[in-house]
Amino acid sequence: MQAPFKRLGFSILAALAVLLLALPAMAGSVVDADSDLVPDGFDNCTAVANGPNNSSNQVDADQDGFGNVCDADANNDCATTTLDFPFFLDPFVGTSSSLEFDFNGDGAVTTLDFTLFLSFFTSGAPPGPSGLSCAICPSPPGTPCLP
Ligand SMILES: [Ca+2]
Ligand SMILES: [Ca+2]
Ligand SMILES: [Ca+2]
Ligand SMILES: [Ca+2]
Repeated sequence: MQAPFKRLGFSILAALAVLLLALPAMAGSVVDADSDLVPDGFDNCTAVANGPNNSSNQVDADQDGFGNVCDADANNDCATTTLDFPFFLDPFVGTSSSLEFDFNGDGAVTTLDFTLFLSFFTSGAPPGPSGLSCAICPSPPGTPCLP
């Protein structure tokens, strides 16, 4: 009666040993390029820290898979141009409550966000990069891209 239990105990120990040996390898395969504690495969802005320690924690107001902090492309043409500026202006002057341009995640579109909009605008930056596989530009209408 005792031998099968011993064998079972050994099997469990062997399985645990294999698991313990595999854990560091698994941990090493998780890439988090911007060190914001969100693995790249789930991070909607892989080059900007927007994790749980940031106020803009993965917020993606237009649900296109590109987080607010790396998405100033309101008209979905994959560049930040003068065509996007009216979309910024409406919530900035208070004629819209859209938070798509609340880049810093403080719940309002202010001069702080305007500074960030200008940095996107001067480079003409496309949205992203995002680690979500559904984040494609131009994004298909009506299909939210969530992790
Ligand atoms: Ca990020
Ligand atoms: Ca977005
Ligand atoms: Ca645009
Ligand atoms: Ca803001």
